[in-house]
Amino acid sequence: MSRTSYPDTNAFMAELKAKNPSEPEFHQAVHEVVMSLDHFLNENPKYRYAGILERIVEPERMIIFRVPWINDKGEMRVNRGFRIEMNSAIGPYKGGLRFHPTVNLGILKFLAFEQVFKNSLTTLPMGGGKGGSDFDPKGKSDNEVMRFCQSYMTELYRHIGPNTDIPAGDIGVGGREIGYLYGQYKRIANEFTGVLTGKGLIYGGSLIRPEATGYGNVYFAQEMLKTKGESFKGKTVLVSGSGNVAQYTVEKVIELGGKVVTLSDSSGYIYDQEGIDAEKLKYVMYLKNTKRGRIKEYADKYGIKYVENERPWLEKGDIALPSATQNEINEIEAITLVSNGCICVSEGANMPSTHEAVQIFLDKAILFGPGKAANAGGVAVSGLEMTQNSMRLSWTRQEVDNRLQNIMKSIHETCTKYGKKESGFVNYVDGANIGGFVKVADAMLAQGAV
Ligand code: NDP
Ligand code: 2IT
Repeated sequence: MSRTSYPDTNAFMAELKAKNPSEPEFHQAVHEVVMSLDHFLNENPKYRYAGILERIVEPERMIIFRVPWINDKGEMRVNRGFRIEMNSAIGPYKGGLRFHPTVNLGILKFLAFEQVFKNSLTTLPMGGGKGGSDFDPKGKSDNEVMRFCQSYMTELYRHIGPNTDIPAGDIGVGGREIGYLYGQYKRIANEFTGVLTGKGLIYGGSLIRPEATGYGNVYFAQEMLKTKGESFKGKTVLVSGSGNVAQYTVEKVIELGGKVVTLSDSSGYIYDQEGIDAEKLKYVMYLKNTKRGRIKEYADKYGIKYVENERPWLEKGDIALPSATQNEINEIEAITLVSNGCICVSEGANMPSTHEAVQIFLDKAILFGPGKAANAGGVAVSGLEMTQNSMRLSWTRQEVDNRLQNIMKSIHETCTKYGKKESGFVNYVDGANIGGFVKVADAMLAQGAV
């Protein structure tokens, strides 16, 4: 495929929006990438002539299906299931499943698109995908969640495989859900393989996978801080969310001598001036993973501040680690963070900062680690889980953690290589987008019209 002329960024975006209407998150994710790539593609026109941009925004395959299940009252319920197989240029499709009532095609396309660049940055051979459902696990019994997972996998199984597409967890999909999904896959396919990651340790999971996204984000932030002669020691840290990523973020920050003062969920946030210590973190894990309660209960238990329907970003902190969901930091919140002295924002969640918020962080030249680089530790250890499954052996905690640390350092180096400006400022957004793009684009060039 070749073309003699190609559209400018505005024309490209206009075409993308016309072709993919009502998908604002997907437009946002693509816009950021094409802005970062513009100059690079002018310098390297072979990618333009081969239509790489036009191809990379078009999923290789999108699967949408009905998920019927019966609730505990015996009533029929129907949800919509999705799997976006975005890009397999450098490896099988790889990426999480999200179960949340807000899930729709546009959100999963943005996540699958980001995943392609993120997975490339890890240095491991993984393509990009994402899936999920508008099913809401909140308030459902274990049996209802199991029946839903079994029905979801009954369709999904025919599209995935250990060398084809390997899903994992994301919002609303943790160890419990992966167990039910794996059990159903194994029954239908009659095979015991590493078709999912994030599995339990006793049936093929990897040590450190539950911790990996949170730990990895803290390692990435640590690398950024080092460039300024800074560290987590003695820093006040704002964290949002209280799920998988947030919990292990707090654990690692405590270990490095920082003080986390906030956590949140979709109902509000808590502010604990004394800091969340190991004991309190244990309670958060019980509250969220076993009791499946609300973060407000933490405030009630410890007699601290709880703010309903708000996010933690108007509080004072040196470092912010957003770890809940997309677009959870807006422009005003970004301005407030910076004017309150925040020197580093590192994204545990996927695209938690709006476009306007990102511009503030870049304009003010603070350390800003975009999700596709900063939270890549989760999928990186998923990649290591796949390796262990293929070799049919398990590495120690130390072995996996060392590899995770090295991968996060290497991602930081790649971002610096492609994102360093003449002034010396490192634009990690450009660095991650260009650094993630090159390997995938070169593989697509090598493979012809794919
Ligand atoms: P969990 O389901 O474990 O936790 C999600 C947390 O975010 C909960 O506290 C939840 O609150 C909150 N949350 C979810 N949706 C919203 C919303 N619309 N508004 C406000 N709060 C919300 O998910 P994870 O911790 O796994 O995921 C968190 C983020 O990290 C996501 O952006 C995910 O894509 C990203 N990520 C996850 C990885 C992983 O390995 N798990 C890897 C890389 C990125 P509530 O309980 O009220 O819903
Ligand atoms: O957004 C992500 O990188 C994830 N949810 C983890 C994906 C994975 O395959 O481990």
